[in-house]
Amino acid sequence: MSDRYRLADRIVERIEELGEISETPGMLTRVCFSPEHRRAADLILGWMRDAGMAARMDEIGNAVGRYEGAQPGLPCLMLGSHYDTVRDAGKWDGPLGVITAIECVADLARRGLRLPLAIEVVGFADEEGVRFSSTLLGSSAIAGTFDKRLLDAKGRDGLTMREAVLAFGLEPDAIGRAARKRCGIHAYIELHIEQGPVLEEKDLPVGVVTAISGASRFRIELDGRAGHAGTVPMTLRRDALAGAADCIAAVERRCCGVAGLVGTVGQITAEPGATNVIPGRVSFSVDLRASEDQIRENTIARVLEDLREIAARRNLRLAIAKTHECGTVQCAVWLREQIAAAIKAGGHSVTELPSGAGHDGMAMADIADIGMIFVRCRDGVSHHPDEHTETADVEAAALTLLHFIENFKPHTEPRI
Ligand code: HGY
Ligand code: MN
Ligand code: MN
Repeated sequence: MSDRYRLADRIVERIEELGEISETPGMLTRVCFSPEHRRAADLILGWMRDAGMAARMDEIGNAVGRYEGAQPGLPCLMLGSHYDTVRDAGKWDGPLGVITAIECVADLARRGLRLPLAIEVVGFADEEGVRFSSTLLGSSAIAGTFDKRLLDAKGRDGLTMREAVLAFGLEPDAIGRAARKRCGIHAYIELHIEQGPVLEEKDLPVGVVTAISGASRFRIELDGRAGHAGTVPMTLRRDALAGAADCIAAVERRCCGVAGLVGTVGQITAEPGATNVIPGRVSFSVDLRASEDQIRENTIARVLEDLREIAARRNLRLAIAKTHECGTVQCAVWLREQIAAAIKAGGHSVTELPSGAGHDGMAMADIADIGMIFVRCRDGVSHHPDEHTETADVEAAALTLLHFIENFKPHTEPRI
């Protein structure tokens, strides 16, 4: 291994290796409870064991590694991120946080270092929520907030989450046992690519995250009337896809021009899906986020009002289902201060920035104070195969995380 990058060389090598595990050759897609999930988990659990951790898969498919402190059984500093991906994803979103944390523990183990606390590294099984539209499944299970009703959600392949979990070899009714207690966790820290352009603009390799923007997701269904594309006059149509087009434009219109507010329709299906048939049914996703909860809530109300007006005007039946909601989550000031000290120790100036992207810390905040370290990524690109982080930035990030871990001062005894 080159001495230039003590930690980054192996991290980059593993990013590439994990990035090859996909359901589709030539593009990266890895969803929960899939054969790719299992292969990725086996790889990560092996890396955790090589780093001197006891490693296991928990009841929802998270990969959990534990490196004991000076005495066994001490409360832990929990590190982690997710190892599922979006469709046609980049290799860094999620895995960088898991693999860097493992490499930091391996470095402690190489030096025979035992801290006055345990270190746990968690690879979360499903943060993106691609397969079942809900999100943060792995971290909400650990936080004890997993909603069992989600087990009835159906994926594109027609399997419910319950069936997928069973087929994966886990017991859906045992997911509750993945829950951890606040008293065993000093704090949760996640290292993640920024997925935005700020660090690049400031020419900084790392930054301190202040807060994670709240998000709401909906599944919208419009029912009209299928018909012959050649014979039904325009004035007599109940075209569900034309109605959806109006709705999608309304989402965009409501979210433009407000700082920190974004709205996206990322998924849509139209049935029956033939060129010469007027679409009778359309289903699409809506993802609304804002740095402030009140702005997001006001926007939700306006958007749903617009959808109702469009459906009424076009004589379409409208069904609205909320599939996810999480308020804006603040990173703890005491953790931001210790992250800033670690960044300074690496010789970098400190900048603080919010996260427009969602992260597992949003769920983990229910059982621990959270902190996040952002890492510069090229052009701020993410959720795209062009996602990339330079090796020098990986090294800066890994050394920052390692310094944070070695100098971590628990805030108070973990709260019960
Ligand atoms: O959607 C998000 O912000 C995250 O990538 N799950
Ligand atoms: Mn993502
Ligand atoms: Mn992510």
